[in-house]
Amino acid sequence: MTRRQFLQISAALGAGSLLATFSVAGKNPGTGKKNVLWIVVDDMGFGDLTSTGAKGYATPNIDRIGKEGVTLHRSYVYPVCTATRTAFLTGHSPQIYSGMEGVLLPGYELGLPEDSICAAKEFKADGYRTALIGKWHLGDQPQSHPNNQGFEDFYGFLWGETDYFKHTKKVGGKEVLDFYQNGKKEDVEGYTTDLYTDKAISFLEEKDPRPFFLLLAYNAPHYYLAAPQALREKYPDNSEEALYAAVMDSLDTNIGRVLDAIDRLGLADDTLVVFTTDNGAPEKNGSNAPFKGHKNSLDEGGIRSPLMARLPGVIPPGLRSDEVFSAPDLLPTSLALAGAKTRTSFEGKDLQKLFTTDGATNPDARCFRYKKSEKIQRAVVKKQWKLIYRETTGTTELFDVEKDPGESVDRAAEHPQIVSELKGEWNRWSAKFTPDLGVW
Ligand SMILES: [Ca+2]
Repeated sequence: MTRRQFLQISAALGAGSLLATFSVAGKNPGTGKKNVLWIVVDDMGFGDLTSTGAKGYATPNIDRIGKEGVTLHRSYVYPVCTATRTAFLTGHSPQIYSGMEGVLLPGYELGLPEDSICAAKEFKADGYRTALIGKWHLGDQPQSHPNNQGFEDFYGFLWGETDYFKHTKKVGGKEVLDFYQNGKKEDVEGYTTDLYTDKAISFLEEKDPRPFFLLLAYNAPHYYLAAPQALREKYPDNSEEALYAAVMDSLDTNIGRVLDAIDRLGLADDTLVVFTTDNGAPEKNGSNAPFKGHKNSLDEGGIRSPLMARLPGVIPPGLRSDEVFSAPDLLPTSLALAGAKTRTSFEGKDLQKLFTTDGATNPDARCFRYKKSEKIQRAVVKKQWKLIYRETTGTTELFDVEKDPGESVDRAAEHPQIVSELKGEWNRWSAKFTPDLGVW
């Protein structure tokens, strides 16, 4: 930059802000692009935050993201980890790649293919540094490894669940270590929520002029629950609820540490922070209130996430949206909010308007399929309506999930035209896949 250009830009922006921009690592001088941090937690239910009604512990730090930004009350994910994480990273329904609709187990051949679409590849191609800290669950074969999917740095685990302290998973009756630092399987002593946070803060502190894309994917509060001794003492009751409270307490405190680091490093105004869960809570712990159902089902309790996002100056504080948003929309929306370029097209849509504009609407339908034990569930959501089919019972039901979030009154008989319209949406969506996903 010449002195003349500097003075022109200084006059436009105010010299103070320009100098500040140039003085801090990660402030993205000259790119105009924002950093992107996705915080994804595992199996946390919709009702597990103070802001959504949780009792017995508090989540002020997580809720701060929503207070300082937007909360989406109808953000749909999928009923299991692999499906949602595929959708977040590809911008497509998980059926885009074979086997990603269900749950990947250790040693499966399936996973993100070598030539996949992946958020990390998109951001990297646009000049971002990229890292995954925490859970992957998108394949453990070499072509699917995070380092081969656009993540320059990987610190975490490949499989679906991990022991919070031992960093192992039981495979064929044996405890097998599942902790990686890039290509090397190498254990570190500590509690996963603390370790991932420490690593994330180190990443934020790195002096690198490039903007960043960081996927911080905690294994908490997935079972098998475990918490550090100090937190066990804070919640001394010997119940599963007390243990869950301790795990959530640690998660919230650690997310607070990340937000504090972002503030301390002067990155807040340049960083899109997104918080979301990957699926509803399982039956054994957590709360999906006010919804019915759990992980592994297309009931609202299985697929609603209290998604929050913060980007000061772009996302107004305290905004609430009750419009339909879904996991494939997260990547195109994040790219757009960050001002990053993309080389590909997505099934998901850039819905940044829901993040930035009070009263913005999304009239489009979103379709879901989930198959467990060869039994299919289908769902379509469009505006206030949700149509859901279960092969186990052979039933198709229609709910007004705005008026009846607990899905208690089937309105299908009253509204045959809406049933027909939503089936039509599903059939058009289904036909995009080869082979198609069946006619409803
Ligand atoms: Ca999960």
